[in-house]
Amino acid sequence: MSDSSLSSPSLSSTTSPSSVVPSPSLSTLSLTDPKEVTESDRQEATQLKADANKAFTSRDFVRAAQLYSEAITRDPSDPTLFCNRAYARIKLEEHGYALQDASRAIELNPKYAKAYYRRAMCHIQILKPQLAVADLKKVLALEPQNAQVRKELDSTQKLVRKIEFEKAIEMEEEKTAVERCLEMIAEGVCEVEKTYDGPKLETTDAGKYAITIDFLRSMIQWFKDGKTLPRRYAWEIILGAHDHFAKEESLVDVEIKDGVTMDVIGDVHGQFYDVLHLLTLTGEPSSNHILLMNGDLVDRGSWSVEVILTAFAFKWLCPKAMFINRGNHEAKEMNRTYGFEGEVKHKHGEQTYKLFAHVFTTLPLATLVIATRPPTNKQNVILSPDGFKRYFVSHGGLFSKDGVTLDEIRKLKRIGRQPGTEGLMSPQLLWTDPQETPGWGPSKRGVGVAFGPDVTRRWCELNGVTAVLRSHEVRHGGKLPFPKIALR
Ligand SMILES: [Mn+2]
Repeated sequence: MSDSSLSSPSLSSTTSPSSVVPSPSLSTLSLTDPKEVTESDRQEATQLKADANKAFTSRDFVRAAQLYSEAITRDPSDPTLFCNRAYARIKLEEHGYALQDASRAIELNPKYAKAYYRRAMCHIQILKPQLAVADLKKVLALEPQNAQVRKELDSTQKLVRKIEFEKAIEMEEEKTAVERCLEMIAEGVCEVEKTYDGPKLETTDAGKYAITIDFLRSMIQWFKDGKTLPRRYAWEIILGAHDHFAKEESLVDVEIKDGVTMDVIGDVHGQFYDVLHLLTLTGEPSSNHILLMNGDLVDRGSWSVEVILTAFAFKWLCPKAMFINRGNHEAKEMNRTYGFEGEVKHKHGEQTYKLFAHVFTTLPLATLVIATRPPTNKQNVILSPDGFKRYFVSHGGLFSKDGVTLDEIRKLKRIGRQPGTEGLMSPQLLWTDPQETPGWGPSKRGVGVAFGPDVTRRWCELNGVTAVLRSHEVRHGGKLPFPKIALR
């Protein structure tokens, strides 16, 4: 199935935290002509809705969404079915689908306060808080006494203002957070506390800090003991990794030489203990083992700082054996709602968060893994112009149009840019999902698009790429939808 996009190898699929489950087919969304709803249809819909509510209460949101869908086929005129399905899909983080459901419920009943409320929640999640403000105002117009919604409206308006303010500040600041941190270090305002008795970075003759594998291993133990590093050490690690990321192109070539193995790990999302377990399976990055972490290292889990510092420390220590692709969560707008911002500020302060936010923009967007020996079996395999297998690894996947070349990706300007809602970089490389039907479809998430197997095949043929590896979705039960691949 070389034409299919592959999920990451087994490692990521067994432990990657929940992002989004495969969604019910889009056809259930299609708003066909209203059919004649008979009394027996209505009764069946009522029964299905009761079953769906039960599934929802027991937190089986996939089942709940399916049952609401079945109820909708019986009675597509009932707005509560759409509104409830929207809620189930919000729980599944399918905010794109949920938004369509909420809108349909509003069409069927323009005075349906709860549907506006659900749609507002979707707009916040798909990073459009200004649209959420409009919906929340609508709810308040319908339910002026609703104190809870008034509070949410206030906090959403504050969020919109905060985003605008940050944007304005960003334009004014001439210095990046990296430059500011280096300055503060030079000014001597970020020294290690005298009382610190944890693992120590080495000091070079030039008076700079240097990392060793011994430090890295003791740092991991230190983290396991529940301790944090001095802020200065955190900065040194982030800056040490940054030096390498900043020099890498937006698409990084990694050649697998004889005797070298490589593992790709997907969304670890702040689960430090999962990362340690994965490292016992893959081995540490070293001269004969390459590790690529395919985005979404942070957010959701409570040990995002430990995860990202460990990954960055490896990058600093062995830049040719450790690679990191940017995920959609290596971005300010996600870190604001999914936990990383709060965690960093709590553990290492505001300036450290600014430093992370900038260094995330230096992470490459994709990696091309290239075999250095011709394959033994060349049949039905797409090879590079030189006759080697090569694999394209990105967090989300491919693009909303045909014809994008590897060179275009390589040259994408990324440093200092927070992902927007347009262009190849964020909504596409970082956000897209594959779909089973050919062509392109709407994103279940409401950000980016979904691309079909034909899109993948055309793109692979155009670029001489054997297959695409991507992360960004959880596979329930750790099941791989496609066979595991071999590099040659
Ligand atoms: Mn993701």
